[in-house]
Amino acid sequence: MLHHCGLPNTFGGYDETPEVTAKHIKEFAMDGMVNIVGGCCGTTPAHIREIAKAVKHCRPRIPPKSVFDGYTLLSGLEPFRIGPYTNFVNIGERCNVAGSRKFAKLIMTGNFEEALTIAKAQVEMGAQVLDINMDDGMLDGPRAMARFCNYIASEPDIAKVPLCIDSSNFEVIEAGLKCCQGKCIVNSISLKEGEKEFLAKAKKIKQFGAAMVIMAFDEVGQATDQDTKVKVCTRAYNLLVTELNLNPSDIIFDPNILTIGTGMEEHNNYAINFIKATKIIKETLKGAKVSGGLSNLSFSFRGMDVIREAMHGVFLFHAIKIGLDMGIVNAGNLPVYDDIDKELLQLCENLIWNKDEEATEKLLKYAQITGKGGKKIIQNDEWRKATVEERLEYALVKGIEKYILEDTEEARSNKGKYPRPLHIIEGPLMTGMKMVGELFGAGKMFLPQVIKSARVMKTSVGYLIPFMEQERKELRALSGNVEDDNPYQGTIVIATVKGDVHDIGKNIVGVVLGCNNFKVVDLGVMTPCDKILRAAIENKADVIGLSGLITPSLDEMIFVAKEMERLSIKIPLLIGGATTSKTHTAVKIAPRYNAPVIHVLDASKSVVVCSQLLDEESRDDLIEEITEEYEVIRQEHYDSLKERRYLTLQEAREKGYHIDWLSHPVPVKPKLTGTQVFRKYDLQKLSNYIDWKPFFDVWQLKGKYPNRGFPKIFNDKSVGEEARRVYDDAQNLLHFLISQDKIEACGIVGIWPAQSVQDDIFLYAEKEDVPHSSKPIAIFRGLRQQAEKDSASTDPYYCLSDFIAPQESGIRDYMGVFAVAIFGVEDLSKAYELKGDDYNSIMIKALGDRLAEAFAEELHEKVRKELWGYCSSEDLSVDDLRKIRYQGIRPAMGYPSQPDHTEKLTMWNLAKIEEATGITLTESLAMSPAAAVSGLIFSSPMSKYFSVGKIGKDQVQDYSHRKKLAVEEVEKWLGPILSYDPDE
Ligand code: THG
Repeated sequence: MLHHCGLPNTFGGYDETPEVTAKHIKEFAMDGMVNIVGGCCGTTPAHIREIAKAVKHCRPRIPPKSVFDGYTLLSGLEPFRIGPYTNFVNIGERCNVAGSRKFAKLIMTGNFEEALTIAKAQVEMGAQVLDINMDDGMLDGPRAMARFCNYIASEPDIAKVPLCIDSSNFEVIEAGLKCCQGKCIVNSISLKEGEKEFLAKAKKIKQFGAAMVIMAFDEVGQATDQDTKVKVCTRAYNLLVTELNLNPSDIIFDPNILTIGTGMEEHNNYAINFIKATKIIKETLKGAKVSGGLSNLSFSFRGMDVIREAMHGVFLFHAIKIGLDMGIVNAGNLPVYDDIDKELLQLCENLIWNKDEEATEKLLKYAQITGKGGKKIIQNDEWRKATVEERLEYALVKGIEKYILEDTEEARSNKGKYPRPLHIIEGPLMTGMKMVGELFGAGKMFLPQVIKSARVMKTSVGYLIPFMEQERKELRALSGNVEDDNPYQGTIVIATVKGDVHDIGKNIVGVVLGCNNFKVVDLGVMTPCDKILRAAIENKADVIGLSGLITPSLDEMIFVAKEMERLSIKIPLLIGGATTSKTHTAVKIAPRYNAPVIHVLDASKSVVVCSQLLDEESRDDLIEEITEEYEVIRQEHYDSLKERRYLTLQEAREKGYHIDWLSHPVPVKPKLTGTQVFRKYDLQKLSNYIDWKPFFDVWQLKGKYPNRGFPKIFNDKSVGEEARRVYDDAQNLLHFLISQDKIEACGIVGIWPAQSVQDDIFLYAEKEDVPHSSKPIAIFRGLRQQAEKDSASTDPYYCLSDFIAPQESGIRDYMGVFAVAIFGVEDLSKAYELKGDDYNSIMIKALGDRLAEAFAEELHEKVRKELWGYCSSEDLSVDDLRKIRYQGIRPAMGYPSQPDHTEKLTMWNLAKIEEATGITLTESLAMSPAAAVSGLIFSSPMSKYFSVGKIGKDQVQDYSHRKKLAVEEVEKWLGPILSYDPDE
């Protein structure tokens, strides 16, 4: 034990006196935990003297006896016990200079720091042991091994797992053993050089206390058939157990996983031999474990990862069943047997069990069919042999960026074929993008892939632009005038309207239109009307697209439409975004503007609509179709309004939800009164609360994503593979964001005494006894359901105030508010966007939104269990949380239970949310940052989410009055929930 003198003080000095140090050490020594003791940072000769005195009469630690109980014990910083019920142990293979080009390059160039990230990534992906191999002719093996082990020791997240020191050079192994903390595995020794040599090495390893891999190799050579494998291992076992009295649990046999599918007949049974030998070894050599280097199996399919992984999955499935304990594997990249494409699975089964002589041929053929359903994308560089046009198109369709610059340059420098750079864009690039557009339209490509394709296109065009400018300059110098190059089929100006900050959907539309040969002028978020219209005119836009997420944006869209009419603009207007609807567009926007106004549901629809609008022939058809459709929608809408009956507000209140407060337990008094702020909330924790379903919605990947067990969407025939890829990308980005401190979660909760007064909720200062006459510190206004319900139903006409004890009940009740946000998302997203990486730019926003939702979920739970504590015994799974099986609700303002966004102002003033957290409200009351959630918190078990729906004119009047606002002003905020006036 090396002892620091405590933690350094602010000046880097040490405050611990020799006496204090000695006292601490003595305690450890008395507990029998110290083998040997010395000094370290801050200790002086005086310290050592005191320590020596203190431990003089203590006995050194007695190492525990190695007992044979069938468990193999390993450890890094943490213990790892491998027994009969341990599942297959993953040993990460990637820290191997012969097994990973990336790792080799980093080690060769001395970049150990970066090499460490490879180790870390493996642990994160599930490696439980790390194999380290520095066997390369150009390396000083022992030095490299020692150095890397020491690097690992400095990183607890990695050092927690045991190491597997992998070398065929015993000096390297010894170097590693000296630098390993805990109990590692030595990989490997064998009978290759005879028994004497073998036992000498084993003895040394035993002294180090390590476990050891014994290869099935003897003086004759490598054991390839089943019997020899068993024979060699049995001989080694007997030697080790009898000669060295080695604990059998420290023996790990490796009966050689050898390469199959090599085309050589004698290799065809290699997999079978390993599996069968393993079975016998496990049955006869008690206590010993069996391992193998899995990736060797598939060397003949190098570069075809999909096939290799499938082979590994199939092999392991069978080998683990008969007793394989562990394996050196590409951790995290092993497919689940049932997930393997059925055709591929059968081919692998046949290959592994040697059931089809042509299995190898068939697998190679399978690898070549890459187009089939866009699914079998095999990483195979065959396509590099094609013509430059084919390569450009392929790269675009597959979204491969790796060679795009060199291929673009190759085409550009071929002046005979492409006299002008523009011709490359108009030619192969456009052809490629058209294919992308078509595949996407046909549902054969998915949004994330399209966005990656767009990036490749951007990179290529970006490379050509300087050449085009150069050309233009030269032409201008020659002739003075240049015709305008415009390879686009049209120009669209898109923007998120004033007051709104949400733009994921709009960005996706932008990218997808870009892929379809549109010039996209994206004005970003919070765009005032005049800026949109000016940009449209300056860019000679063919289409304008408006986007928005919150209800007040609908009004802003109406305003833009009116302005376009006033200025006699004739450009078609597209409307999209979460709160927009065909009905709203038809009823409220289209009638204000005498040019086409079209609601577009999603990105793929926008392409169809834009293309039709720009095509002379289909344009008129489309407009006619839309005009007719919208007329019908308007008619239906007005008819439904005429038919809809409303209770008077008075009646609705009488039929409200009247809780019998006296017959229920009184509301629980919260532990927290006033507010509590949460800064830098643990993002790792939040990431476990993420509901992924809406995440896949963003990417337009539709499928099931249950929250427990295996996400069903991954099994979906059409979107499964893509969903998995996007999910993995998301996990990686998430990990990057969290580990690099790129984003920050910040939130606030406040709870106050509350009473309801008719449809409103009054909040009182913290410590007051809530006397009836005291002055409230905030009043939340409520809206009540008013549209007549089915006459047979006895459903009440809900209002949020129903869930708070009324003033006259005399019962003390409480209400909470909360707001949470993820900061830092916008900047990073922008940075990605500037790099042309729309995929990650969109990805990070989608993740930000998910984290904000997760934060709200987590904080709500904290409120129920701790801060308010009305449900302290609750222990719900994430699954139940999402199914809302908890007590109480947390409705968001501006959403169905209270559609009035201005209620957020009340929240912000009451809890000082902006000052405390930095979350601000835009003029349309959108929260900024966009990745934010806020709402009220109700504890009553009777509270529930409901939708206010349309309300009658009398309530509009009454509500305006209560809010002390003009009717028009209230209408502006409540827009879509109000009854539409057919005469308007
Ligand atoms: N038994 C024991 N130890 C072993 C092996 C074994 N150690 C080394 C090896 N075999 C296991 N490790 C690997 C690591 C990587 C690969 C194969 C086996 C591998 N690498 C890719 C390749 O070569 O195609 C490289 C990929 C890249 O560069 O990224 O396949 O059997 N006891």
